[in-house]
Amino acid sequence: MRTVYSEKHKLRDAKIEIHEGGLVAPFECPRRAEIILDRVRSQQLGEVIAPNDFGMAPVLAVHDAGYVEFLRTCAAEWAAAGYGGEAIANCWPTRTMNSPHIPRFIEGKIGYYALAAETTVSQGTWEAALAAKDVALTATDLVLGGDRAAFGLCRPPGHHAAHDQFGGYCFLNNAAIAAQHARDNGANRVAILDVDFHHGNGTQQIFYDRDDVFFLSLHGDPMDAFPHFLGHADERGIGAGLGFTANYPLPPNTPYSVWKSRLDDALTQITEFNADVLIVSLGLDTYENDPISFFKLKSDDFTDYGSSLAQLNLPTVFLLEGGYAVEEVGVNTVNVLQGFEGATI
Ligand code: 7XA
Ligand code: ZN
Repeated sequence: MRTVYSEKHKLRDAKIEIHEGGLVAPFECPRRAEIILDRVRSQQLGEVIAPNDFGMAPVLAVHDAGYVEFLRTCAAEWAAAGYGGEAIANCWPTRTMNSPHIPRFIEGKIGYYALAAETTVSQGTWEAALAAKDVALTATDLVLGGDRAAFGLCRPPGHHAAHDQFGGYCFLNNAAIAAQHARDNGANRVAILDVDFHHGNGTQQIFYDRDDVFFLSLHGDPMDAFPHFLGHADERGIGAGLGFTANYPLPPNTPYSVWKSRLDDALTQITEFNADVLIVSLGLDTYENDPISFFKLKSDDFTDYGSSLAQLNLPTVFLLEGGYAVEEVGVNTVNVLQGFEGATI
C-alpha cells in the first residue's frame, strides 16, 4: 500500500490548547505524523509519495467560500488587530443569538466560524490544511486509478470540520473532500467509515441530506465525550439522506469485543449499501492509553479490525484523523494497514 505524505504538515505547529481548565501543549502535534511515517518506512508498508496540487475546487465543493476565506486570512487578521499568540475563539453566536450577520472584526468572526475553543488558528495552519487535503485527494486518486488501497497521512485531521466551521483540531474536512472527489470522478456510491474515537460531526453534517454518501461512525457517546452535541444513535440523516447516516455511540471503557461487534454491524450496512469506494476516517484514539479518550483497544486489536475492513473487498482510502498516544500511534496505525493487507479474502 502506498502512503501519501507532505512535509507541509509541520506548518501546523500550534503552541497552545485549552484543556481541562488550563493551557497545554496541543495533543495534535507534528511528532504524531513523524512517528507514523517512521513506522510506515520501518515496516516497509510501501512507497511513500508526495501529493499533487488539486487547487481549491475540491475544497469549495464541500466547504463554504466565506469560511475558506476566513481560514486563509485568520492568522494575519488576528495579528493585524494587534493580538498576540494564536487566534482563538472566545465568543459564539450561541442558541439565543442566532443571526445571519457575520462579524467584520476578527474576534467575532472567529467565533462565528469556530465550533469549539480548544483549537487555535496559528500561522501556517492554512498552508498545512491545504497540504492535508492534497494528501487525501492524491490517496483517493491512487484508489480510483486501480490501487486496492492507499493511506493518506493527513495532518491536520479533518472530520470535525463542518461546511463552515473548524474545531476539534480540524480545519478542512479531508474525508469529505475525498468522498466528493470520488463522486465527481466515477464512484456512484461512497461509504465513509469513521473509526476515530470522536464522532465525525463535520462529515456527518456535510452529507446529512444525501443518499450517495453513507456516513457511519463508531465513537464515544456524545453524552460523555467531544463533540458533545452530535453523534447520537437517532441521527440517521434527513430527506433523501434518511438512513444514510449511522451512529454507534459507545460508553466509557468500551472493550474491543463490544467495539468490534458494532464494527461488524457497520460493515454489514456498507455491504448492503453497495459502495463503490470506502473511505476510512482512521483515528487511533480508540487505543487504551490514549490521553484524551476512553475506549480500551489494544495494539493487536488494530491489526484484527484492519483485516475485517479488507473483507468488504472495496477500493479503500485510509485517511489519518486523531490518535494521541504518540509513542504507540505509529504501531497502531500501521497495524490497521498491515491487517488490511495481510487479510485473506
Ligand atoms: O477526532 N477528534 C479528535 O481527536 C480531537 C478531539 C478534540 C477534543 C477536545 C476536547 N477538549
Ligand atoms: Zn479523535
